[in-house]
Amino acid sequence: MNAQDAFRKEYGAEPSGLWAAPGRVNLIGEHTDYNDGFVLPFALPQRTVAAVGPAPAGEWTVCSTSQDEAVSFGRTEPGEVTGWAAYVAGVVWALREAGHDVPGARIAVDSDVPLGSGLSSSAALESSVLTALVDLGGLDVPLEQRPAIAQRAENVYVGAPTGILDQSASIRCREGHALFLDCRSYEVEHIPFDLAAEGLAILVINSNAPHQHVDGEYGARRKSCEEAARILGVPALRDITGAELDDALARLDDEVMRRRVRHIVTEDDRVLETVQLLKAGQVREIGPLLTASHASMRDDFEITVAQVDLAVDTALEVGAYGARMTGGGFGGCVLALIDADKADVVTGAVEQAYAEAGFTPPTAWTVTAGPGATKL
Ligand code: GAF
Repeated sequence: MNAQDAFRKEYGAEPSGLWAAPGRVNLIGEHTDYNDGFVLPFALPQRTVAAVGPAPAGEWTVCSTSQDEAVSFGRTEPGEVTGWAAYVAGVVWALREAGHDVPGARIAVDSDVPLGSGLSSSAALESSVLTALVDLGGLDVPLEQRPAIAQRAENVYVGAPTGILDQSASIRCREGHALFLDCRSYEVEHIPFDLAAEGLAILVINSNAPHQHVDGEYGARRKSCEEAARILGVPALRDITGAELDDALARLDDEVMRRRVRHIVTEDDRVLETVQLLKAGQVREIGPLLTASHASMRDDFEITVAQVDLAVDTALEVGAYGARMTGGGFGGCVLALIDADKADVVTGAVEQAYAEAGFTPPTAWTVTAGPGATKL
């Protein structure tokens, strides 16, 4: 059943319209967002569609093709709605907190973004609903302000201490482009990212190892980075350049904290280098940067698991130009930059390696850069 049919079934009426927002793959720039740094995501073709129609003022109901029960709420406060519908209630709350007169609405959602895989299924849900409510209510919320509102829904209402990467990607990406985002100024540059023209593809390999970042590990990484910035006397780790890294590390006593800082500072530099190479049309050459990013996440930031390391190593062994985990970590997906005609070979090799290791089989598919949130 699609979102429109779900709307008809639940509410016995036609929706006013359909709005869609995608999941994302982050090409490079992991955990740099909450350090005021740089990220380079692109939107997935997989997306959440929200069918939305009016309801009386102060009343919201949401149902989903993947859930049994619809959830209704009024002028809600954090803590009231929990579970999957909290992402929707959080958006209503955050828009109202930002001073907007959010229209009452009936909402039905349907998504083909894999859940809990580090591909931003929650940001896709938030962004589709936010875009719909803004349009439906004729609210004056400029595009560049929308990700921070959706992020606030996730941080304060849902209670996950995430950065602005996922919501920015879902809302601001453009088809055929990667989004170069400065997470301090929110300035963006749309970088052409047409791999097919180069005979290349990005293969996404879902490790199918469980992924969950509303937990201690993500928050612990964030705390460690913020504490390091405080010790180093800078507003955020973004303010340490690659040239200053050794000096900065020498001023930190804690070995674990030193590794966390090294990941963030080197990762910001890798994003900037990746952007330069893409702009110069040297797409294959970004491969080593992707692989170095993975090594940094594995050894310094310590957010990978055996399944994702095996997918990366195997993809590289069978000829990927570069490969890395994408997203928050502790499971989730790997992306590999490959020749377009090698997708089956790489997928088969990873499947075999997983079988030999006794892991749950992976799922792999090639992706192109899709559009950001939009009315359909
Ligand atoms: C998750 C978070 F939601 C993002 O804000 C970002 O920190 C990412 O992990 C890691 O780059 O997706």
